[in-house]
Amino acid sequence: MKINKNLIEEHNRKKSEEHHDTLSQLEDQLSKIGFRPDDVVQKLSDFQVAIPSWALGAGGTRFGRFKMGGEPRTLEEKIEDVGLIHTLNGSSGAVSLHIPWDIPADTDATQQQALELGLKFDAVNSNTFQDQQGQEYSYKFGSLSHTDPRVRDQAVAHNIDVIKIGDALGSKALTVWLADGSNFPGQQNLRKALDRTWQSLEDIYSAMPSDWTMLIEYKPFEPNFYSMVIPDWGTSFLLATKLGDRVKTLVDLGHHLPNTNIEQIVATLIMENKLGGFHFNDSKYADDDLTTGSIKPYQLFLIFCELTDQVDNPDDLKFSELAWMIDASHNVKDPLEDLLQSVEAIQIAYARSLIIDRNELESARRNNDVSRAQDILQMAFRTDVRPLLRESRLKNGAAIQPEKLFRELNVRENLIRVRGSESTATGL
Ligand code: LRH
Ligand code: MN
Repeated sequence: MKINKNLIEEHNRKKSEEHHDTLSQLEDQLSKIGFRPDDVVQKLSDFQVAIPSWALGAGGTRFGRFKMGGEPRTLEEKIEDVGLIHTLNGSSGAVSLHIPWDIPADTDATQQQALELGLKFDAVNSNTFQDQQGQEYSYKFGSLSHTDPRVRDQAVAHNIDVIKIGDALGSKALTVWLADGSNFPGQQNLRKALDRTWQSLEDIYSAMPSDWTMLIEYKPFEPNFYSMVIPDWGTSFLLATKLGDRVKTLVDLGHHLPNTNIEQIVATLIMENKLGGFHFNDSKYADDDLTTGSIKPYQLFLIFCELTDQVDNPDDLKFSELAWMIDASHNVKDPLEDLLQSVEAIQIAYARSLIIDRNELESARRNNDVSRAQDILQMAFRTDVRPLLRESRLKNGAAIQPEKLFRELNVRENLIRVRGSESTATGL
C-alpha cells in the first residue's frame, strides 16, 4: 500500500495551526534557556532508525502466535511496509534484513524498490541459530563455537554469503548474534568454545570488504539457559578488540540481566570507540522485545544522554557511523503501529538529551552538587519535546501525527483486503 503525498499534506494542513501553537511555546521556553530549537529539529530530521525486516508480522512466543492479518508475505511486501512507515514518519529510511528469512530473489530489483521508497539497507543479520531445509550440519550444539570444524566452516560460509547479499544491496555492516552456548554445567568447555568463536569470527572478518563493519551482539541467555558464548558486553568488547578496528559491539537493550546499568555500558563503549549500534526495544523481565520506551523511558533517555554528551569530547562519536536499528516482536499490537511508536520514543529520548544544559550539569558534577545535577537532567526529561519531532517530520515531508494518520487511513484494513487475513510474514 502506498500513501499518496496529498493525503500527508491534507493531514498536515488540518494539524498545522495546533502544531505551530505548541511549537512556538516550546521554542520560546527553550530559547529562554539558551537553546536553538532549529538545531534540535535539524538533528531529528537527519536521524534515521532502521526497521527490522523480521518484525513486520505478528510475533509470537512458544505459547502462541496470533495472526494480525495483512502481514507481508514476501520481501517485496516487507519493503513496501517499511516504505509506508517511512512515508508516515520520515525517520525510518532504512531496513535491516535477516538472512535467510529475507533473501532477495533479485538484488537489483530489491535495491530499486527500496530506492524508490527512499530506503537504504542497514546492517544485514546472519542466522546460525536455526537449521534450514537441506542444511548439511545442524546448529543444535552451536555454530561458530561448535566442536566440529565442519559445522564452524558451514557457519562461516553462511556469514560470508550474507555479506555478499548485503554488499549487493549497499549495506555496510554485518550483525552477528550467536545462540551458541550450553544448557547445563559441564556440557561445554567454556574457554575452548570462546576460542573457537574467536577463530571463526576472524575468518569472517578477513572475508569482509574493507569498508564494512562487523557488529557483535551479546545476550546473557536464551535459547541457551546455562551459558551463552557471548553473554555480555565485556565478551563482545573483548572479541571486537582482539579482531580489529572495524569490529564493534551491538547493544540490544533487551539483552541485559535485570537492573543492568546499560547507559554506563554505552558510555564505556563510546570511550573505547567500540560502540557499533543498537537494537532498540524495551523489556520488563527478559528479552521481551516490547515497544521501545514503553517500560523504561527514563533508561532510554539516560542512554541518549551518554550518546549526546559531547561537551568535552565533541568528535568522539559520529552518529552517522552508528547502526540505529529496532529489534522487536509484536504479539498483541499492530506491527506497523508498534514500530511508529518505537521510532517516536527513540526520537523523544534523543531530543530530550539535546536540551540538557550541559555546562550547568558539568559544573554541578565538578562541585558534587548531586541534587542540582539530577534536577538539570530531569528538567530535560520532563520537557514535552514532541512539537520538535512534529516540526522535523514536516521538514522531512512526513505526517505531523503519523500514528493518527495510520489509523485514519485504515492501513491495516487495506492490507488485509489486499493480502488476506491469513497471510503470514517470515521472521520471529
Ligand atoms: C536475538 C536477537 C538478534 C536476532 C534476533 C531476531 O534475541 O535479538 O538480534 O537476530 O533477535
Ligand atoms: Mn537483537
